[in-house]
Amino acid sequence: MTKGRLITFEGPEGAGKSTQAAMLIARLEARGIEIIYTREPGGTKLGEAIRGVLQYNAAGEAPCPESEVLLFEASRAQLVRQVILPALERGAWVVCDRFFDSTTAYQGFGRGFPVELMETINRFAVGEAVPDMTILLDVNVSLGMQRCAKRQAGQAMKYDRIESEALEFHERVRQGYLELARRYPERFRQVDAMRHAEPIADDVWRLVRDAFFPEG
Ligand code: Z5A
Repeated sequence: MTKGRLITFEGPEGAGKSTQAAMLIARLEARGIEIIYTREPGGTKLGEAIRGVLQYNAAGEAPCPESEVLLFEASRAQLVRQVILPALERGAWVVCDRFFDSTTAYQGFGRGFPVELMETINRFAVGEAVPDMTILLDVNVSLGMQRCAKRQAGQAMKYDRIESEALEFHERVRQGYLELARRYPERFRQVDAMRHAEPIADDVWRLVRDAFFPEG
């Protein structure tokens, strides 16, 4: 049992995970809590190198689906041992932008690998680092994509390998997340992310406050 808390943000692309993570962190820091923000894939030197391979074929070729799973898990295992567990052990809180539910949603529900197999590999990668709360920001695929397209319009970067998947893939991912929220109600909190950022942030804060600061 560690002293800190691990909160993860999940959801389809364009759900607003990074935006909401930043807004939650501001509220937690105002309470004097030490926060470590990190993301997946990435968050360590090894993880960021893997991110380049996974998203932009930095190794010069696309990973096959089996390699893709293992690369996400390798990035995760490193992040847990190097960043997350040490922070939790000293009492810091960790806010992570995507975590193991992304593998279950994208590689399990999305790509079609057995969901139970993804969960078994997830457990191997993270050991005892299970989130205290997972906030699922639910957005429909077309709105999520519109948001990303708007952001992309101002940037030189092109869509990454997984973003470029077919609409049906992203729809399976969304439905997969909704299924995970039903399966693990003790850990998941689902928030309607198809609204302006501020009311979403208020809902997220209410959920976190009720769970971890019941005194108000
Ligand atoms: N992946 C996987 O397959 N398996 C795994 O195990 C893991 C990941 C860990 C990581 O990409 C990719 O890897 C991801 C899943 C896969 N691929 N997909 N698709 P990433 O980290 O680069 O991207 P992402 O995690 O998908 O995040 P994102 O799409 O960039 O978006 P976001 O963090 O959810 O949203 P945001 O950055 O906060 O906002 C996106 C834009 O919308 C931005 O311009 C905001 O200003 C705007 N925004 C945010 N909130 C709102 C609201 N409420 N209204 C209007 N506009 C908004």
